[in-house]
Amino acid sequence: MRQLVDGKWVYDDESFAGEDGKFDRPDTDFRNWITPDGSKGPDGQKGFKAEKDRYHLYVSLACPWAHRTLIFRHLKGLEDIISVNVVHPHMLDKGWTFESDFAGATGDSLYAKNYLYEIYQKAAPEMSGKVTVPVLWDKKEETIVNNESADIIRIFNTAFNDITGNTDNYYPKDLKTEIDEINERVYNTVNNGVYKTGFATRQDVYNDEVEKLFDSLDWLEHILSDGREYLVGDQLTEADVRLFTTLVRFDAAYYLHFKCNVNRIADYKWLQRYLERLYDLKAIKPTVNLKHIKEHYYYSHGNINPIRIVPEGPVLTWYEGE
Ligand SMILES: N[C@@H](CCC(=O)N[C@@H](CS)C(=O)NCC(=O)O)C(=O)O
Repeated sequence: MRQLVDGKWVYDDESFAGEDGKFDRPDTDFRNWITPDGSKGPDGQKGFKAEKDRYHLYVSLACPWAHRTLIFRHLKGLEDIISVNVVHPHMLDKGWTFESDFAGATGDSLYAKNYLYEIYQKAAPEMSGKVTVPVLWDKKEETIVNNESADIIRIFNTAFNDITGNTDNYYPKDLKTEIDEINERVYNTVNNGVYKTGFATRQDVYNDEVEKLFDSLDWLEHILSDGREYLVGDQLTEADVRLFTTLVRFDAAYYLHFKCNVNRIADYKWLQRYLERLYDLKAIKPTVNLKHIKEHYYYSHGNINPIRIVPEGPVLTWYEGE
């Protein structure tokens, strides 16, 4: 494991799965909220006031969870309100680093730290737990507001509306139940499913996870096969963004690296169309960086790819980045 224990960085080994051969994603530690006036969050969480230039995002361009928050930052016109730093794609014995010798990696512009764990130590000097991206940081109180992407995108969806004037709603009331239902299955078997498949260390566990993953991709293909543009209703919702960040990594990384190779996304008529259509949105295209994605996965997981060679392909005709 790689984590903070009583405020100290500890790295034992690279394994992700437990003795049962299964990957279990730990819960996140910081779950506070930002609200227009600093009042409490929807479930009584401590509230931080929405203000311009007060908040900062630490992300990896490789990470599908962090990617959600970057997309929402664009969708909600928060580019001038919330600043961003991007970590280096390699995640090794020190976890995420602020090395900047890779195009697109920015370093830490707030504190010039070397490692992301130092940001966590600053927020909670005695903390025990994982050091993950994304991190939503408060520059005023110098602490982490929230490090759970599912929360951060909901915060972005509404908290800054008065400042930006952008009232687009990606989690509208009348679609909530349907969005929650889709999110639940997509999270367990697709977003996290690719990790559970790739990190499995027993054949039976792998077989089970890969089957659930492709059952869900078949189910999603079926949903989209009536030609609809979005998963729920006739508008883009958070359900689409949450699925997109896994789909866009699939053929380049998960298919080979995580052995999710029953089909490519390119083999699904409707999922592929959907992927390309979402990629083409102006709030989404600039957030996709396959260089960071491939470099991160193939290089960082030495237990899966010990020689750390990053493959050249595949050729993805729709991709417009380098
Ligand atoms: N529940 C978190 C999960 C975030 C997460 O697991 N991020 C990964 C990168 S894709 C990470 O930072 N891992 C650090 C590590 O494994 O040490 C969220 O959705 O925000």
